[in-house]
Amino acid sequence: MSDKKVILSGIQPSGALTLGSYLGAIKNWVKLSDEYDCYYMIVDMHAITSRQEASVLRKTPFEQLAQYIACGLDPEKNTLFIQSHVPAHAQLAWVLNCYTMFGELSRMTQFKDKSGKNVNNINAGLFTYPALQAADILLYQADLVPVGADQKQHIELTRDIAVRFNGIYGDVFKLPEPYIPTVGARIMDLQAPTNKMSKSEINDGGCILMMDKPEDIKRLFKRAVTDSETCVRYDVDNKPGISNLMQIYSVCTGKGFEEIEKEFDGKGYGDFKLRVGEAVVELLQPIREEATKLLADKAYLENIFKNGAEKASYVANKTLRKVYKKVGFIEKT
Ligand code: ATP
Ligand code: LTN
Repeated sequence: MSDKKVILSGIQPSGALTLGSYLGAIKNWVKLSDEYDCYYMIVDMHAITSRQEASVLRKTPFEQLAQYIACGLDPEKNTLFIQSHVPAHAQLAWVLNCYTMFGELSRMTQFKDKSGKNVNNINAGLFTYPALQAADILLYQADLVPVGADQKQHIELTRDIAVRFNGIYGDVFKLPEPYIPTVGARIMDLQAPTNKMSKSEINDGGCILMMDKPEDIKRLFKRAVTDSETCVRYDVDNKPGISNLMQIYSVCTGKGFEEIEKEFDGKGYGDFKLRVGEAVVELLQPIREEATKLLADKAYLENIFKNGAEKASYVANKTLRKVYKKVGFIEKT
C-alpha cells in the first residue's frame, strides 16, 4: 500500500448523475486524485434505502462508472468499485450500528427529509443509512471525504462513531475530514432554487443531467427561474435563482462573483442565462462524448469493477479483521 493519504467517497446509483453530483463531488474527486490514494464507489446498498427498479439498478452503475472515468478518474490510479462487491461494508455496518445511537440517527437531516417525502417507505435501512456510510469511510482509514454540503452531517456522525469506538478499543479508526467545495457545494434546482438539485427528485426542467444534450441544457437554463429585478447580483436569501446560476457560472469559468457581476452589468437576465447554459455545455459536452464511447465496452467496465473490488476488499478486510478482534468475535479457523 502507498503512504499517500486516503480519500473515499461514493454516489448512489439512484438515478442519472446531475450537474450537482459533478460540481459538489466528482470535480473534487478528480482534482485530488493524483495526490491521494483514492477509493470511489457506487453505493448500490445505500440506493436501495429508496425503492429502485431492479432492471434499472442493473444498468446505472455502468453508466455511472463510464461518467466517473470520462470526468477524468483514471481507473489505473483510482480504485473504482461497487459497494455490494465488497461484503466488508455490510459486515462493518452491522458492528457500527451497535455503536450508533437512536438519537443520533433521529437527528440526521437527510433521514428527516427523505422520510418526510416518502411516508410509505420509512424503512430501517433509511434510518441506519449513516452507519453504513460510516463503515464505507472507516474501512479504508480515509483521511478526506470529498462531498457536497448536504453530506457534512453524515461525516460528522462518522467521526463521532469513530471516536466512540476508539475510546473503548484504542486507535482502530482514523478520523476523517469532510472536503467540501467553497463554491458549488449546494447546487439548487433551476425551477425551485430553494431546493437542492437532486437526481432522485427530478422536478420538471429543474435538473441538469450530466448526459443531457447541449440543446436541452441551453433550453433548461433559458427557462431557469430568476426574480423580478434585472440585476445580476449575488444574494442567496433574496435572489436564490440568480445566485445559483452565478455559482454554476463561477465553477464552470473560474470567475469570482464580483467579476461576474461586472461582466453582466447593464445586461439583462436573458444574456446571462444564455452564457451560463453555454458554459455548462462546454463543461459537460466532452464528458458526455467520452462516457458514451466508454459505455459501449461493457467488458472493459466489468473488468474495472472486478479489479476495483479486489483492491478495495484487501484494504477493507484488514480493518474489518481488526474490528472483529477488538469487539471479541472469535476468529474463524
Ligand atoms: P438522491 O436524490 O438519490 O438522494 P443526490 O442527487 O442527492 O441523490 P447523492 O448520491 O446523494 O446525490 O450525492 C452524491 C454526491 O454529490 C454527494 O457528495 C452529494 O453531497 C453531492 N451532491 C448531490 N447533489 C448535489 C447538489 N445539488 N449540489 C452539490 N452537491 C451535490
Ligand atoms: N450518502 C452519500 C453517499 C455515500 C457516501 C459514502 C459519500 C455513501 N457512502 C461514503 C461519501 C463517503 C450521499 O451522497 N447521499
